[in-house]
Amino acid sequence: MPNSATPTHCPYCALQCGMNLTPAPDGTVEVTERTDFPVNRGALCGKGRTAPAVLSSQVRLTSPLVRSGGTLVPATWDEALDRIAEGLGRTRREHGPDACGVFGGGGLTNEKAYTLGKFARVVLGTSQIDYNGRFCMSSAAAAGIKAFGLDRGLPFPLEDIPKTGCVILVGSNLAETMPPSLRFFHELRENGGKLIVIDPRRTKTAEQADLHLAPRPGTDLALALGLLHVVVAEGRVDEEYVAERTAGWEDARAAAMAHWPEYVERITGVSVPQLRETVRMFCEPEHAMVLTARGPEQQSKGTDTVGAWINLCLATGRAGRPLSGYGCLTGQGNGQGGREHGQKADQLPGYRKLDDPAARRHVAEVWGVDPDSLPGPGRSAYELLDALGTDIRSLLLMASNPVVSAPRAAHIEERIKSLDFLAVCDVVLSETAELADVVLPVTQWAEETGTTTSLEGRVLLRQRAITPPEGVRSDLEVMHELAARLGVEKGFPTDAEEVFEELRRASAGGPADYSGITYRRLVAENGVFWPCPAPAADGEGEGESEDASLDVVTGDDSVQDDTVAGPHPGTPRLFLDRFATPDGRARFIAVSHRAAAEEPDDEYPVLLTTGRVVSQYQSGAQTRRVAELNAAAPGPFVELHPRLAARLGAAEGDPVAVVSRRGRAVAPARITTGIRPDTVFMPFHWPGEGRANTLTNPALDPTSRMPEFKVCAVRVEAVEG
Ligand SMILES: Nc1nc2c(c(=O)[nH]1)N[C@H]1C(S)=C(S)[C@@H](COP(=O)(O)OP(=O)(O)OC[C@H]3O[C@@H](n4cnc5c(=O)[nH]c(N)nc54)[C@H](O)[C@@H]3O)O[C@H]1N2
Ligand SMILES: Nc1nc2c(c(=O)[nH]1)N[C@H]1C(S)=C(S)[C@@H](COP(=O)(O)OP(=O)(O)OC[C@H]3O[C@@H](n4cnc5c(=O)[nH]c(N)nc54)[C@H](O)[C@@H]3O)O[C@H]1N2
Ligand code: SF4
Ligand SMILES: [Mo]
Repeated sequence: MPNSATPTHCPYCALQCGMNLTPAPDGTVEVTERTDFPVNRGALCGKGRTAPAVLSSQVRLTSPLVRSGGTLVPATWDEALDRIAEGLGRTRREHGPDACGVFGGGGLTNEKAYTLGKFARVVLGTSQIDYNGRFCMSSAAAAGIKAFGLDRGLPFPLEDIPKTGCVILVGSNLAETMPPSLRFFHELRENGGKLIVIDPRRTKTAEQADLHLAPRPGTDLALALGLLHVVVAEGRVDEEYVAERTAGWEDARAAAMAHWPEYVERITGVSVPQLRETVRMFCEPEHAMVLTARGPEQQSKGTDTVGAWINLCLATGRAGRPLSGYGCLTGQGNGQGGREHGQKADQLPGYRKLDDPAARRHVAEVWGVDPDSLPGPGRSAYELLDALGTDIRSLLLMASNPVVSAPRAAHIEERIKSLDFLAVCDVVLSETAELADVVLPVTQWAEETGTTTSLEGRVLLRQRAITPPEGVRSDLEVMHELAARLGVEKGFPTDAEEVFEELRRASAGGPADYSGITYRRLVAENGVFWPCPAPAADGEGEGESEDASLDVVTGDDSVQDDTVAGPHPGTPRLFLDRFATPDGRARFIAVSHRAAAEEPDDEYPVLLTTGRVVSQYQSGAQTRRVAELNAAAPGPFVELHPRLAARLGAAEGDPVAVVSRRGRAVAPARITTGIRPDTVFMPFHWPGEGRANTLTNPALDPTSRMPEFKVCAVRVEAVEG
């Protein structure tokens, strides 16, 4: 192994901060500053800085475990793999291929996500595969596809943010969820640009804003429609742009005109003067952006809500132009790439659709199988988890911890327990792994090579920096071994670059085209933005372009000289000439406000919303094992307004119970004037008594199938003692 620094990227969120890993004398590895990666320029949050702690054998799994007499005991790899092949094989024999389920994660590298999708369809022959990204940005993805014909989280690099005139951040707490990205917003304000934050809580992010709007949870759709109403009423529509670059304006306009500012004020709690001020700040500068995150997206109307924010951008000519546009701040390390290469229920690699005959033919050819042998689209994540133990009898789970992170988690925990067979691949013994029949310990970021695609759509290479401990194997090795045991000897390589070469061919010609990207280019250029097709001379993008990749080391997004047939430079900025729709025009989406699936009533009079804190990551499976992070964020809490606390007679730190139609959770009170009096907030990082997802409502968005994590009705009670 190298004894100098290896440049790589953080294992956690979609910012994918660059870092160097330097071996320490005691055999461990240290994170050191890597200033050449432009997104974070060396800066890291506490999670990234402490990530090596999870590489330690003290906290991770180093042996396969199998269930024996009710408990998990160490076993050999052969024994564990045989058991999984037997469990899945028996289910397939007795109940058919669709009784085998597969659940993936947006933390998996592109190579793993691609292989998992192929494993489900080719080895198991099941349609029943989906992944935790469905809980993450699927509503923004669905709206982006409807409006622009393509979903790439940000259609421009983060470095454009400081140069625009105004950014509206809708339901993002990036000061806690992507701290190094705050720099771009500070620079925006230093340059005279304005930042507007929309969040029911006065978060650390809202504290940085020029204007903070605190709507009632679940009302962002009305808010966006009200803003569009004001835009129309004040004559701020960019008529020329609307005529040239969009379709569907009349219907969207009519829908917005039904949302009078006074009516919107009643729904959202945001005053009419604040609506007008927002429109003024957004429309006066030459350029402006809207960025959404989980706040408006994790709703049973998330797709329509994002659509309404996109409408606002389109009506004002702020999409597909330099320094203007709509973007979604994707969440997980490979949240973007994880949704492009086939672990989603309706998808084939390259962001192709599983029900598109041409896509099936293309991918089946790369896979060397009959297109008719590929199953059709399956269920969405929550629906899949809800079917465990009934239609789905066995599950292979890789890189998610739904016992903590799924909505209505107590019910999902029961569904998982009722399975005939559960296999989990993880680096630690997560709450879900604890329920498994077989647990396989896998290698982690610093111990393996693979690509991720950041929230900017920038494909990046994570490089192996250290030797994994004895006893662990990679997810790719696991799938290779299982495929062989289930009768498929070929097509599941264990080398990540070999998988990537196949992924390039599978994605060629698709919306997310990676065919012009090579590992070499990723290193030389510090990442490449997709789409990046292989040069046409390269056999319709199907061939090897390793040689060509030698000549371009620019990282520069200037248009290439097309008299020279060189490699494609990648696409940092999308839609500047045309949108990805058949006629090149963006589509307005005519939407109207509707209530949350569950509104407060006499029995459950308060709104619950959920989210994150800076020092824990997701279900906490990794970060709860890091002492420094635990010291900073030791456990769950209920954030509530002093007026609500006084009504309960609760003081700071007193345990309070939050009760919904799904269950009851108890955690200490954290009293703050920074939250609306009608709303309580809980972070979702912990299992047990304070598990926020015991309470959440699995009502699904009809298009994206995203659950309503951000709003449900609860009652809050004091707890004796
Ligand atoms: N520290 C940390 N960082 C992370 C993660 C983590 O777990 N921990 N996870 C990563 C992942 S996968 C993701 S998806 C991102 C998520 O990143 P964010 O979207 O920034 O995170 P959240 O805290 O879920 O939600 C953001 C804000 O939405 C607000 N909100 C709640 N309800 C509503 C509503 O109805 N409307 C509006 N407008 N806002 C509302 C919440 O108060 C919260 O402040 O973070 C990534 N980064
Ligand atoms: N109430 C509420 N619930 C939410 C949300 C919310 O805002 N509110 N947000 C939702 C969102 S946006 C998300 S993304 C989900 C995330 O929730 P989960 O899907 O539970 O995500 P993680 O906790 O990151 O779980 C990843 C697991 O995979 C393991 N792991 C990490 N890397 C690898 C790898 O390379 N291979 C394998 N095999 N395992 C690996 C980790 O140790 C961990 O156990 O939670 C959702 N749940
Ligand atoms: S912001 Fe995200 S990518 Fe950057 S160090 Fe923190 S967790 Fe890692
Ligand atoms: Mo996420």
